[in-house]
Amino acid sequence: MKKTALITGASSGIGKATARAFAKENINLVLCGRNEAALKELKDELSERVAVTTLNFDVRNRTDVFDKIDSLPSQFQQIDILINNAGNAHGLDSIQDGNLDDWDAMLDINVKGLLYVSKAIIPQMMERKSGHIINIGSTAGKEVYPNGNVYCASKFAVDALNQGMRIDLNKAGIRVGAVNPGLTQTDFSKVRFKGDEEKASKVYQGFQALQPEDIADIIRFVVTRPYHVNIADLTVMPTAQASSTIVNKN
Ligand code: 8X3
Repeated sequence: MKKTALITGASSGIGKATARAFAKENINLVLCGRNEAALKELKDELSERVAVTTLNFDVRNRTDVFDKIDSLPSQFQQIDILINNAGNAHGLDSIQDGNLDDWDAMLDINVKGLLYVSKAIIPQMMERKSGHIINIGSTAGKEVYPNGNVYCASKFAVDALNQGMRIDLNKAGIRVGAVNPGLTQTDFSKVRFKGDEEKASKVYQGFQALQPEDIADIIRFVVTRPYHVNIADLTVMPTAQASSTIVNKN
């Protein structure tokens, strides 16, 4: 039987590339995100291969998360794979200059949003004693860098939650693992720098950054392993990157 994956943040970047990679693996899709038009467009593209539905919500809206997931048509109600991908960075300021709205956004989306979506899906996985959860963390969740403060804290939280989920869901046979990308060329920096394209593009200049497809291919690999294989924690950087602050640029 075909599996169904629910992907948050599916309208762009790593989420969108993962949806495309999953469609090639014949995995049915529940595409979640805030940009309804982009989700519909991706649905139209992928519907030729697999069954696709969209859920338009913001992971910060707790009621909406539960209502929308509850409202799934019956053929999409069984979620075999959950990709907790929605997340972003807001600002790159020192702790003393940090903006409270930026802090709220990062903690609400990257931490609380991930928790809400997981809480909406885990009960059915517990009931069936099967399921696979992949949390998209970051190198920023392994190593703090200058001005990364709250963003790094949110991704350290994802690392802790990934471990916590794996421990608590172990007896139910649910697989839990994280994929932690380093510098990946998506809208990430554009969002971080609030639409400043020039500043954003500089982040990826002078070296070959990871592309969303590189990470999607790894996520595809993770979910297609035999059941007894759980890839618990994977950090992926461009070859030019050695750590959060060491990047070999020309
Ligand atoms: C994205 C990687 O280094 O820009 O989470 O924080 S980094």
